[in-house]
Amino acid sequence: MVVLSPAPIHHNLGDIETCKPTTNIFTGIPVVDLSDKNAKTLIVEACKEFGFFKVINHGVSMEFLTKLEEEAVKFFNLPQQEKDKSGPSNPFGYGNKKIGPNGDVGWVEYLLFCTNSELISQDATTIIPGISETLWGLVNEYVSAIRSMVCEVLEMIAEELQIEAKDAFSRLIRDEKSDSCFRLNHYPPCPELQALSGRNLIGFGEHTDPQIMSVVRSNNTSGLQICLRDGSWVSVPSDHTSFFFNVGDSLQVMTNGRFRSVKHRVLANSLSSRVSMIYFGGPPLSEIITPLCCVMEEVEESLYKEFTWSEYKKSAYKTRLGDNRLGLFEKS
Ligand code: GA4
Repeated sequence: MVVLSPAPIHHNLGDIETCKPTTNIFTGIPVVDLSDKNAKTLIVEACKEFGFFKVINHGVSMEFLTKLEEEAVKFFNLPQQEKDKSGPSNPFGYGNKKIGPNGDVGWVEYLLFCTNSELISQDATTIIPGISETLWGLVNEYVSAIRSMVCEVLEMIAEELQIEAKDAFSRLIRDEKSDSCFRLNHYPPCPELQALSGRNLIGFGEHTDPQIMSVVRSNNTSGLQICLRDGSWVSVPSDHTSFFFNVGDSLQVMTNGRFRSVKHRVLANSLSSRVSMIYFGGPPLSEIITPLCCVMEEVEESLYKEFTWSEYKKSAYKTRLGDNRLGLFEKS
């Protein structure tokens, strides 16, 4: 078992929001067995209803996942000054509490990696100092495995939507210029707060992901919550053997709102550490993000103004985490 040393972050909690611990554990999350012949249909239904589903029977070995988790834990267990040498997190690197450039904070520390090999070889800001060779190697191996899985899922979606070009979505992620990234998150427990107030700290505040599709894998500590259509927040039961997929803003646009970019957040657990790894599959910067005509009815109009991924990303980085980023691109 992977064990994190206690309380690796020392600071006041004043600026981090709290939340009543929720008991509404959601048992209705669609579970997709990738080898099932109905998988395509289930995935599309899940993307429309929840923007979220769980994938089992994915072929990624537990042994490998445990190894990567162990290496991540080794990093997060380093003394604070050592970890700080891998910062700042913008554009890539270690971050502690601060999320994004506009004042958001959470009870989380993390590493943000660039996954574009072309950029890594050209741009020094993609290199994170103080990261072990082993961790780099495992992250690279993990990212290629997850990228293949995301492409497989995106091709199933295209088939189910009867799009002639099966790679209509997957080509964007497979492209060597794909602007994808990877993050390792560590949410330390905070028993003091739970004891004092009965509340939990917000680890990562509510938001949608700007990219096409994101894939989350975590250890067996719960914390992830998603927002349902009716606006209620429900807890996703943790499952360290599975992957959780969520639709991002770009896929919502490409399907002209048929798929739902799901709002989600993470509550820190009061007793145990949550360690998660997330792959964010994004398009190349120059790609125009617009509804695919083969998805729309003949008379249907796009709900969104046309934009490139680069424009959307720039605009997203000017927003606060919980802002409705797509709102700025909706046609009035
Ligand atoms: C949310 C999804 C990814 O974690 C991320 C985040 C990014 C960051 O942490 O720097 C952002 C956030 C995310 C959206 C709005 C901006 C940018 C923090 C923030 C306030 C890496 C991403 O691509 O967008």
